[in-house]
Amino acid sequence: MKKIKLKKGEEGLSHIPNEELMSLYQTMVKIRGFEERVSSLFSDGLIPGFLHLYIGQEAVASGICENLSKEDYITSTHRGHGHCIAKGADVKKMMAELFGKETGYCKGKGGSMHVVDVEIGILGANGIVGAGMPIAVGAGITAKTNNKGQVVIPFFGEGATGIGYFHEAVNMASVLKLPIIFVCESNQYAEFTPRETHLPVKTIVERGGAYGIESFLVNGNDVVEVYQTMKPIINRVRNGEGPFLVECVTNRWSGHFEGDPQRYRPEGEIDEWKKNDPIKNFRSILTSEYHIQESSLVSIEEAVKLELDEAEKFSRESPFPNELSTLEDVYA
Ligand SMILES: Cc1ncc(C[n+]2csc(CCOP(=O)(O)OP(=O)(O)O)c2C)c(N)n1
Repeated sequence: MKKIKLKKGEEGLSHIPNEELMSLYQTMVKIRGFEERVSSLFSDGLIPGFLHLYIGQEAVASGICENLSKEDYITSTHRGHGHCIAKGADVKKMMAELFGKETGYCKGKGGSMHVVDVEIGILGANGIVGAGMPIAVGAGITAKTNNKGQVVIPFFGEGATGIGYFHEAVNMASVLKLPIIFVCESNQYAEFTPRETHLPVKTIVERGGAYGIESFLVNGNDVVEVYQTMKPIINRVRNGEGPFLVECVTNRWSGHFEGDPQRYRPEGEIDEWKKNDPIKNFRSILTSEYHIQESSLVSIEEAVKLELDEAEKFSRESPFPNELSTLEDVYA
């Protein structure tokens, strides 16, 4: 992550270095800003295809990826913008990809669900539910062979734990003792189906236990809790332990995809979750408990807005791919 300059008096006031606190805040604000921006551009008809937004879940990707370096790997999902931004993806190339433009991560041919940047360990968002997990097992075998302390984190939703891939991947990772932390983001719904309808277990942690994996339950709306829980687990993996499973309990505010009117959700439910806004909560803790100055937070917010303005301009002005390139970069 880009290091943030501290003002006098902001250094060393907490057990988490203040640079990291502010970096966490920056990532969360960037994810929220990106999602709000692309939601509006989608409504204007500028973004084709599907968008599955991450608003409400920002604390999970931010708190986890703050502990990672570009040598570590993640695999993502159809709801992948937050994971990719937190892992350091370039928002210009991401937004251009969503626009379907030639300057995007996949030359405009992949769209929202296929953002990938192998150079910084993003092994891909993925439209197939659960499919990131077997890829993570492959990366885990690579990381174990490299023996350089790399960590692999597949992100997935609780709905994906009903898919065979989850069980095969967790079993294989456990048997081979791979350096993987399976991160389940329990956002309470799988598409339009509430958790209690499709899950015969109360927590996904129980599913980790079934494969002999030490598993943890975390408040996924509290970025400090996510960050602090993950730090020692990630260190244990770097030191040769693993795999582990972490379930982060959170909620999505937007529909399953943009345009979903969410009629399947009880009235008032989203408003209740909005009262527990991970960004607002963290912002208020930063000023009240960690003594970060209001002006420092405003600077972060302004810088993020500027970065997103530039990404939007870049995406609008970039060309669409040439028709003749349709058959390039594909397996046949
Ligand atoms: C193998 C497969 N089955 C079904 C779908 C359709 N589908 C897309 S997202 C989704 C629900 C996923 O829920 P969850 O894993 O909890 O992730 P969330 O959307 O909540 O982030 C389904 C069933 C798919 N894309 N892939």
